[in-house]
Amino acid sequence: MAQKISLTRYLVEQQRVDGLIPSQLRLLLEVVARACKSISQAVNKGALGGVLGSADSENVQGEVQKKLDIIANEVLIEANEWGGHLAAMASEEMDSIYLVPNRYPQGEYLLLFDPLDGSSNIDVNVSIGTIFSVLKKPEGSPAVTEKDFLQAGARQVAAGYCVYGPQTTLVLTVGDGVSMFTLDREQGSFVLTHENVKIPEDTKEFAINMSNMRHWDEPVRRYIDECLLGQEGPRGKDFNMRWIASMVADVHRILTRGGIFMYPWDKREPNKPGKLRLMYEANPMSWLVEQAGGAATNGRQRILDIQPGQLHERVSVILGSKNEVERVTSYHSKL
Ligand code: P6P
Repeated sequence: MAQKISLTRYLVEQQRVDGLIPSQLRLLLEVVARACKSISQAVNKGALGGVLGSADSENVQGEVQKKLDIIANEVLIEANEWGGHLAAMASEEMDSIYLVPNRYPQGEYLLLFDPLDGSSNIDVNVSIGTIFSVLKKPEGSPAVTEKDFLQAGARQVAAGYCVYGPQTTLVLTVGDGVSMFTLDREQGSFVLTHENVKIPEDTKEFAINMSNMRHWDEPVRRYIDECLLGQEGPRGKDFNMRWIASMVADVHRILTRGGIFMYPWDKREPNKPGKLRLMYEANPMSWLVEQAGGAATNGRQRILDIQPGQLHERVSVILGSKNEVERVTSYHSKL
């Protein structure tokens, strides 16, 4: 039987090979993985742990927070604040950035996360997940401010997610491809189960919330209509649809077997560019998808090239199999 490669061994060996993982970044990734294990334990307890349901509070997005949203946020903050690898953190669940307290050593990295994505699925036992993105603190920056976080996604030094589903799987890139690690609960460690993940360039599967169809812009409507026409239509093939309403789960499927995921701008709130957040949802997922040979745009521009204007800004997201993303993006350019 093939030897099990733990996340720790993988990171140490990668550090030796390509220098993409300096020791402080390796520590950061191991701490985040340990935090995800704790979150997985809390999620798996569900009703038995008294962690389901609403926390009767709202986050900066104006969304009702679930108890597990707050628990996951606290786990990530407490796990990362003392290690000396971070200068500050930012979370979907916190209005402003979190500076590492002065009682702890300051590091050179900035960590951003959606501590529990897909929380509307928590109470109905559907896969959810943690998404994270790592940036470097700008050189010579005295006290870290929100402005230091406002870097394009192309400047990430690491990105990943942990999906809490039938398996708990950590998916990670540091810029040399995508690897997947499945939690071995008997050993209590993440074990390498997929390396050099590749997304097929074509697909027959799209993921979008169809209930919003009447609100979509014309290019998105055209693309989905053509998919629905199937073999008799311009695409000459039938399509399947999936929508889990957990970006982590939908992206994991796409990384595993291909597909296109779309949460586009729509007319419901025309002043909002989209629903999903750029810094800690779209950017990490887009880098993972590109590292696996896929593509990610907002319909007009590569997501990783977008210069953020504010920490919690939203973006239209079209990502997945390269040829499909390019097709949807080309429909936008014909506007
Ligand atoms: P809707 C979860 O709340 C989330 O941010 C993503 O994980 C998911 O893809 C999307 O929103 C689901 O949105 O409008 O279909 O409930």
